[in-house]
Formats: sequence, structure tokens, C-alpha cells
Amino acid sequence: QFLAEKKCAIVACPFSGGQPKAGVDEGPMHLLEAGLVSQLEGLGWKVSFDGHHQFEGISAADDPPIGILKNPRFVSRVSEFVANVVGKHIANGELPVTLGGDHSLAMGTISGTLSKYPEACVIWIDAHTDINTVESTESGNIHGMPVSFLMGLGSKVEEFSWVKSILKPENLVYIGLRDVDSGEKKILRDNNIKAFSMHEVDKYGIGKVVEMALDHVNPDRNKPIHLSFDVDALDPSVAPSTGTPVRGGLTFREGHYICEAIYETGLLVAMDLMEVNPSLADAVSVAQTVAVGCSLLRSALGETLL
Ligand code: 4U7
Ligand code: MN
Ligand code: MN
Ligand code: MN
Repeated sequence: QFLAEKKCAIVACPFSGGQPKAGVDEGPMHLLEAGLVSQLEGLGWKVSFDGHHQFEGISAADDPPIGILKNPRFVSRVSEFVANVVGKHIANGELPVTLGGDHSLAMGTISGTLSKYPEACVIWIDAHTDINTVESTESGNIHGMPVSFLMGLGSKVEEFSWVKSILKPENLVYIGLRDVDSGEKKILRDNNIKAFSMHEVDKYGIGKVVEMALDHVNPDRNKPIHLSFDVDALDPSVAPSTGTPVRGGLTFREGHYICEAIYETGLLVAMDLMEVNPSLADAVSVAQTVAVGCSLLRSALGETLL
């Protein structure tokens, strides 16, 4: 509906500045080396891949905390760059597939999507809500905060003034939650944000949950969808190589079902796959996590079981 042709663009973002663990910047390289481009081509997509973005140049070597926020300039400038790249691909008629890297990058990817489609809805698949504000964050890790910046919650930080903060609470829905900070729970309540935790997945089943999520953000099934998928939404037995694993997550099939159902809407305009960290866990677990990441992307881009 929004894409004239099956054209996608891989936006590879080797970035780890939004959190403290090294290695998440190697996620994109592993996903590509596993054959992602040819896998997507096999589904009939024209895939453009313009290389791994190099962020060292943007890196502020001298980047002291602003308040409690860690690496604020680095995170801000990389996300601003990614916002422009994603925005250009969308303007170019391509579906940007951003490979993280940590989830602070979604500040950029979603800004890019909203620059073209201000009314796009965001479906955020994660164990976490990533909606801490400058006031509520206890870690100061910005990968736990992108949603608050996108919505303009909390007090403003000059460094992030490029973020337009036009994401409306009614255009966001979460699935997979199970590790939400108490400050974040209050933010969800105060802003009336729809969220399906693992409790709801257990209670209703994933089919009903996805339907209810779409009914909330996209009742007439006519708005563009940005899918932001944090691999830690999956259970650690399915996706072990990630920085903040939480037990009790989505099964392999539940994760894939979400991607398949969103593809079926025909409304997907951008996707993120974030937080794959190939330096955490043993080689078998890394290969498993990378394979699951590729397979989620294939499902979101139309791979079917029959
Ligand atoms: B991820 C956390 F405190 N909420 O703010 C925080 F529990 O992108 C975790 O979803 C954030 O992996 C996790 O640091 C960010 C913490
Ligand atoms: Mn997470
Ligand atoms: Mn996340
Ligand atoms: Mn994580």
C-alpha cells in the first residue's frame, strides 16, 4: 500500500553507545554474514546495502555525561544521522531495515519514519518499554529511553533538540513486556499507552494480542507501521546473545507470528532489529541468535510457512 515495489534497504548500524556492553556493535556484521541479503532477495525483494555505517567520525571522544545520561552526544549524533538515512530510504520508495546496534538507535529510525509519515504507528516488541525519561532513568543508559524522547516526555536536553517528539501515545503499542521499571509503569499509566505484557500473551494467545494491538494503533488498517523489534523480547532460550536478557519471553513461534501478521497487513514501512550482541554467550548461542534474527526479518518481509 505504501511501497510501490518490493525494495528494501539494509541500514547497518554498528553502534553500542546507548548501553555499556561491548559487542552489540557487531550485530549487523553477523546478521549480514549469515546471508541476510540473499535471504531477502530470495523472497523477491530488491535489496540495497550501502555498507556498514561508520560512526567513529561522529563519536565525541570527549563526551562526559549530561546529568545521568551516558554518551549523550555520541548517541544523539548517531541517531540524528540514522534518522536522515532512514528518512531518505523511505522517500526513495524503499523499506529501511535497520540492524542494531543498541535500541537507542530507534530514536533515529522512528524519527526517520515520522519525517515522512507523521501518523505512522509504532509496534515495539521488547521485554522492556525503553520509555525512561531523564528524571526516571536509574541506569543513564539511553537504550532504555528512546521512546520518551520520541514522545517528548520528561525534561528536554539541549543535545537532543533535533528530535521532533511527535510520536503520539495512541500511535504506540508494546508486546512482550516483562521488565518494566516502576517509573516507566507510571509513565505508561499517565499517558494511557497500550501495552501487552507476557501476562496478556499467556492469557489471550499471541494471535489475539496482535489483533488487539493492531486494533488499538491501526483500527482501520490504513496507517503505515514501523516495527521495532528488540531481540530480547524473545525468551533467552531462543535468543541468548543479548545484553539485557529476561526470562519468560516470547517463544520462537510467537516472535515470528508477530512479524508474519504485520507483514500480512501490507502496511509495514520500516523495521528495526536491535540488541543482537554476538560477544555474549558461546558460539552456538551466538549462531542461534543471529539465525533467529535473520528469520524474524524474513517473516516480516513476507516469508510464509506454506
Ligand atoms: B533495551 C532498564 F533499568 N529499564 O533503563 C534501563 F532495567 O533496549 C533497561 O530494551 C533498559 O534492551 C533495556 O536501563 C533497554 C533497566
Ligand atoms: Mn529490551
Ligand atoms: Mn529495547
Ligand atoms: Mn536489551
